[in-house]
Amino acid sequence: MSNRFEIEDSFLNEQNAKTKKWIDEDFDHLAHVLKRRELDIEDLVAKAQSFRVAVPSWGVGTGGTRFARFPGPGEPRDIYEKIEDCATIFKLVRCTPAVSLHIPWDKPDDPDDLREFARSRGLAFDAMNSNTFQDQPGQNLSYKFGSLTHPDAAVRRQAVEHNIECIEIGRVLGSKAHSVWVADGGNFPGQMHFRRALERYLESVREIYNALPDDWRVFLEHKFYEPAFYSTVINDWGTSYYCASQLGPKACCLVDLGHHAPNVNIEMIVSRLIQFGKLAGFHFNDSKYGDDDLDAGSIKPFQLFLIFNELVDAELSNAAGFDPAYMLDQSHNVTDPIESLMVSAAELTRAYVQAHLIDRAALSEAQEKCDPLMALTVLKSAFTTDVSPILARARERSGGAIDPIAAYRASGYRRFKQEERPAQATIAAGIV
Ligand code: LRH
Ligand code: MN
Repeated sequence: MSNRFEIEDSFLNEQNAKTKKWIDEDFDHLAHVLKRRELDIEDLVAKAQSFRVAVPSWGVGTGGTRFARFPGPGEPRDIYEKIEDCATIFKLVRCTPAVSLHIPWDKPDDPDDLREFARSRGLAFDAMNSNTFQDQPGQNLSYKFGSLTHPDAAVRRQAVEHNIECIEIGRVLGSKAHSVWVADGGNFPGQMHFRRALERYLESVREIYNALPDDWRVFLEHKFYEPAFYSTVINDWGTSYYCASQLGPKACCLVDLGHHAPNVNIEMIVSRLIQFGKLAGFHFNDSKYGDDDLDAGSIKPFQLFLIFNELVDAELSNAAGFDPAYMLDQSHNVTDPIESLMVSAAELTRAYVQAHLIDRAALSEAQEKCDPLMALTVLKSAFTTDVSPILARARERSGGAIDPIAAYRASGYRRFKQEERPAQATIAAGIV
């Protein structure tokens, strides 16, 4: 285990020393700008330092599409190497102290040992994720025509048992939530009876709900299409909300940004789920067309800001039951996954800090006085404020890198991993 290359704190300090001059200048200037808005930059640095988002274990390997996957150098080959890469992300950006595991992709042989391995690198485990959208080698019954909603009760049973196994593994790892996304749906009109399928979903998820430890939550994840191309059982937030309400207080609705039709007003869905006390949290990513799983904030940064506007509004008004879990769920097909996850975590922190810049008194006044232009102007003034110095200072104060990408590239981490992890003969296509 010892010959694993890691980025040392001393190296990080050297790197930060190189960039300290510009951050001090920019930080002081921004402090003046914000002071004029009666905002104390130190409060915002504290907000940035408090932000947390979990990274997906399946996100540190190179992703792919149905057409191809182009494995990158030094790919992690097992869950331990994935945790190593997650620890490197955490060391540099300091806002990703937890990993969300996908079972069976990351099924640990020894959960106690994995928990210790992660803990010794400062990492904990966030929500578990089940997988009944693929058939595993040696699996008894196929999920080709569904899982929790399959017409055959034996297939539904198999799927329920898999989810309960995920919860058991999560319990040992110290996780407190289980995330359920099912690909169940149809490719042709008439293929599924919509109402029967939803009844079967509820019947199956209720068994998973009843297997939850008292202090756990189950996250229901909706998606409007893919891999089913005509109908999807849990296709939108309304269906997800109905199911979560039917199940009980431990069930809530997870919003994956890529799971909505183009131009859907996602920030409004977020506001509804907050108001109904059923917002589980997020799978953050970005997309231009379908469920592209691109880097968060890379395509629609204003939408991300507007989503955080709703989240910060709820935080500041102590909305009932507001306790969202933030996770990234991305597929890195052409970038170094570690770099994409670091930049994405920083873009989420940026949207969170910018949402704390909003003059909410002026915004409410404009809303109540039916002054739409002023309302948008108040939002835009926050969105167009470059808070990069705050983000860098927050990372620096939390023991991370002022410039994570520069530090990561200068460390040669990927090159070292390429030597440590000889390439494996991998399958050619698929998301992981
Ligand atoms: C489905 C999804 C789900 C995961 C999978 C990797 O599109 O968003 O959250 O299980 O991606
Ligand atoms: Mn997702």
